[in-house]
Amino acid sequence: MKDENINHAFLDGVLDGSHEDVYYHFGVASSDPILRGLRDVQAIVTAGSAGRIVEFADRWSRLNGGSEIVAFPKEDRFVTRYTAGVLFASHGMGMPSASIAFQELMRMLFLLKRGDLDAMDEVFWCRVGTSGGVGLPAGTVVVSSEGLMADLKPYRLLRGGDGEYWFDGHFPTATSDAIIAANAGIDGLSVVSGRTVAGNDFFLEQFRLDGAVCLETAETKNAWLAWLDANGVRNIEMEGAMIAGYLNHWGFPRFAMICCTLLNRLEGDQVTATSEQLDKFSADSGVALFNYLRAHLLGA
Ligand code: R2B
Ligand code: URA
Repeated sequence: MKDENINHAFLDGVLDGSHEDVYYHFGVASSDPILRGLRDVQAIVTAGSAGRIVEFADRWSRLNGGSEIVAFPKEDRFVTRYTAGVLFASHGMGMPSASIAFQELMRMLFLLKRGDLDAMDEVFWCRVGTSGGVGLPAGTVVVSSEGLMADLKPYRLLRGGDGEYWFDGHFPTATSDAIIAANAGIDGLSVVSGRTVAGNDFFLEQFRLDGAVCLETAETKNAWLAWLDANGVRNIEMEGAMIAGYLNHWGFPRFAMICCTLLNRLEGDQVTATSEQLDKFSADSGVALFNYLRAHLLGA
């Protein structure tokens, strides 16, 4: 961990009890008894969709002999479940929403591990989601090597009127490789590694021509997609560049993003897959995650 980047000015007072930390969007606070049962957390799995979080927690509980599932009471922003060492949390769509979830989850983890940096190093983080493929057929699972924004530069934010904060969007190679290895040779499952672009809009910053607001042409869209393809980008989603940036800022060594592709963006903009196909795509990214969790958390 990069201790110097952790906000000790605020967080140390939470540990010594001088003040409370309110994880407002999760509906819990540092003194809340519900958090006491989460101290052994070994992995934090996030997804945009609340439904997928509930499904994942149920599946992980079944794999762990029906372990108890703890549900956070507030569900109007993010849905959260904890079972058998894994905290599952939804983060909504887009970097503004997911950044709130990650800021609060990182603070929560600091509390749960009592600021022990070695213990925090052990925790595995993962976002599991959907994406548009770049030159890949629908249904491919992409494990991201790096998250970038639509201009192929890393995630950055305005620094209060005076320049920008820049973040490192790389995903740790050893973790991505281990996920790919845990899924090698499985029939019907195609798992690849590649760079991932995070757009700030599903339409404009993904160069779609089917938005209500459309500022691109077929030529500019095709040129952008060809540029991504030539630069090793394999898929496009809406959160990865920020998530990698924040986790790298604190120096977490084990984190990943696993996204299935819903369509090949070189062939179109609209998601026309049937609900059965979408269920299979979503299930496949879950399978890729669970194969890794089983190998690395259960040792199976
Ligand atoms: C993938 O899918 C969502 C948009 O449909 C968004 O959260 C993302 O990253
Ligand atoms: N999610 C995205 O952000 N883009 C797509 O094309 C598909 C899913």
